Amino acid sequence: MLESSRLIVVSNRLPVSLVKEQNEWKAKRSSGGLATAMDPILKQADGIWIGWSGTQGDETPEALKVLREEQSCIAVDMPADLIEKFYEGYANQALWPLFHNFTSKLHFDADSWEAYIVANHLFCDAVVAQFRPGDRIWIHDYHLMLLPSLLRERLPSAAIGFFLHIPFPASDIFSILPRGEELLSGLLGADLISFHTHLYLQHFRRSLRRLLGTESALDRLELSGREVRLQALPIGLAPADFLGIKDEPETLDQLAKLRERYRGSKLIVAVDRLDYTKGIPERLRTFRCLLANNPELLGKVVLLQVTVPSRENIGTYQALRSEVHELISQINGKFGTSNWVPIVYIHRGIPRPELVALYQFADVAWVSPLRDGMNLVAKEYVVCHPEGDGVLVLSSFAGAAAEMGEALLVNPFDEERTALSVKQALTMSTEEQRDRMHALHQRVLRNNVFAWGDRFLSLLDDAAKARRETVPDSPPRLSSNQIVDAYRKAARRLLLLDYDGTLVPLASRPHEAAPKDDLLALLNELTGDRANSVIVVSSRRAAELERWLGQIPRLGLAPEHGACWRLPGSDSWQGRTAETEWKPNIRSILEHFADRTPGSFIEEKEFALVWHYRLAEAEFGDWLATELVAMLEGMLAETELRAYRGKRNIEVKPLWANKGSFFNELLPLFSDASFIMGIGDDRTDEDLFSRMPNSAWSIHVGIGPSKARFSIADTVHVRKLLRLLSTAQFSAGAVGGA
Ligand code: ADQ
Repeated sequence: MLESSRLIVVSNRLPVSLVKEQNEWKAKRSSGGLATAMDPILKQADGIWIGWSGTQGDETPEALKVLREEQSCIAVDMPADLIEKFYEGYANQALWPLFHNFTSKLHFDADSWEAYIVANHLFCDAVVAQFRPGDRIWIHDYHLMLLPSLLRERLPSAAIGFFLHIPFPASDIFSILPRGEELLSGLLGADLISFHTHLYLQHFRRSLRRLLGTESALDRLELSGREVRLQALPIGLAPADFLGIKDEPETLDQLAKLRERYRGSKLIVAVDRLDYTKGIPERLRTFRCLLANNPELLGKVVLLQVTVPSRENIGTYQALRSEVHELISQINGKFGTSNWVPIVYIHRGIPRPELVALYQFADVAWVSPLRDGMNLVAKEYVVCHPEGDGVLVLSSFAGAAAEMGEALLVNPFDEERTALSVKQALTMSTEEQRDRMHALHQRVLRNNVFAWGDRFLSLLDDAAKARRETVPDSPPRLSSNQIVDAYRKAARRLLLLDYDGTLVPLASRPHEAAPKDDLLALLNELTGDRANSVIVVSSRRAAELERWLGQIPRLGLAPEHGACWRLPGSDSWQGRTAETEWKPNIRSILEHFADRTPGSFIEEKEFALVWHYRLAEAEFGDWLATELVAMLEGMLAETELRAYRGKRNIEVKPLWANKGSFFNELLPLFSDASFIMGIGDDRTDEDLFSRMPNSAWSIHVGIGPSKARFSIADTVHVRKLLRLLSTAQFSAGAVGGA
């Protein structure tokens, strides 16, 4: 079959809204930042756009046809109450405020989270229905953070990219977010995750480490052998959308009107969605401060504030609108005269030619969000000034500030100093204006939206290609027919099962991995078959394994990587006796590190000492860990002890305490076993796989290279396999998972 290379763009809102005019459905373009940015890319890439149409499920088939045929848009059908809870609920009252650092505006309820999950599933169904092999999927923004993983499950080989248009908050803020772990895991289904700036990317990496314990490099991370690439890619504009209409009659007409109306005044323009992150009240108060401190400006400067209404059903937004209206009336009342209104307020979306005329005419653009992912208005103003006149005053808290250093950067929370910068902008020499604006203009032209889109898609292609190329290195997927057949034929069987990451998913906190009833029942069934000897081989301590699994009759336990063991059906522990003389010495060294690292602690096992620093400040912990390993390596060289670096821990244990040595001890006891199976997911299981005979069923959980003969997708498929074996029923198809 010929592979397609279409682009499927997925975002909460389609770039068009359906409206009924004289009984006929029409598709109208929206004015959001995302729509402005993606439209040209989609046209170029023969794409389709999947999203919500903005209607309440009442669009007719004829309207959907208009969308599909005229706009290449596929509408996701969402019931009105779902939209309310998902869009106005978790997305805009939990994620939006928190990601913009407005922790006090965070409003969470479990219902809206459930709606968020349901909505992400609906989007997943819609994408799967449209998907053709070879399509690339580009998911946008915070409404759809679960979608990458949902899609990865259903379309395992698809190229999936995710771009976040809003900031990613620092990890201490992110950790406040209810259900944050699920969102991070949801994102990790993508091949490529990208943000506007390096700062957001760093914040994301720290949250991964802090909440999921997942380590990452600057631009990638590895997840059970699969790589997820990370990038900072600032979005740009389509310059022609602005420059191209500069000389059109409608724009020139608007320009003439502006000249007429503001003759003799300096004009400052501000254009925002009416959102509390955009800092509109702060700007108005700063303008009041500017006028109060500079009487010479009275009658000579006008602030033209254009806001487009936004999210009007949410209470915070209604309150903001009232606050803005009150401030404007108050300031105009205090300073205005019969022939001068200090603030002109336009509260509607304005057509592009009017916007371009406004940008061109304004002496200063005042862009002062309190927090903003990027902010396109700053770039739009700059692109409209090819001659180099005009000044941009820009908040340092907009993502745009990272690449617009020639603007006058301000802290919008500091009204007095910002007012000074606005005054500096109003009085700046033409020469300085040109120096600054020229550099900005060139950069906005260069880093345009096409360069952004091309770069994202080529990074996505690379990432997906690298993933596909690593798959052949991994062992082939296990097929159920073969293993079930071998299992049924065997009169005596040995089953070695790793615990964390194999029988239960990896948990961010160790106690969360306790077995639930369904797992206990499954192990009971397996051990109930007298032909089976089942042993759980884990890095956990004996006491922990006994507490969790000790009540299952005939289940063998091999804690601490098999340093000691209790065989199936036996009550007594065997293995070497633990040497303890070395512990005081090593403990005092570890304690020295634990004392210097708040949040870290020492775990004493029978055969090992472990320094855990999962809860410590990540970079400091890593740095100390490297120092500790270097120190221990020197000290332990002549002994049988070694220091092993695990996932945010350092374990000191005897060289022989590993699953491979344990298997060697076990083998003579099970020489008559004609079915031997070992399943595990991490580095410690490789010791076991490398010692197992060629005929044995060694099974690696996850993808990526392994010494095992076979692989299986995840813990869900491990359980499925064990269930199948316990009932020993034949089943066609693979249990190995996709
Ligand atoms: P937004 O929060 O929507 O986008 P922004 O980048 O400022 O913010 O884009 C707003 C767009 O709407 C601009 O293109 C602007 O011209 C237009 N607009 C605003 N008011 C208007 C009005 N009254 N009339 C007509 N048009 C108006 C999100 C993130 C941003 C990020 C973008 C793109 O919050 O930080 O820059 O996505 O990634």
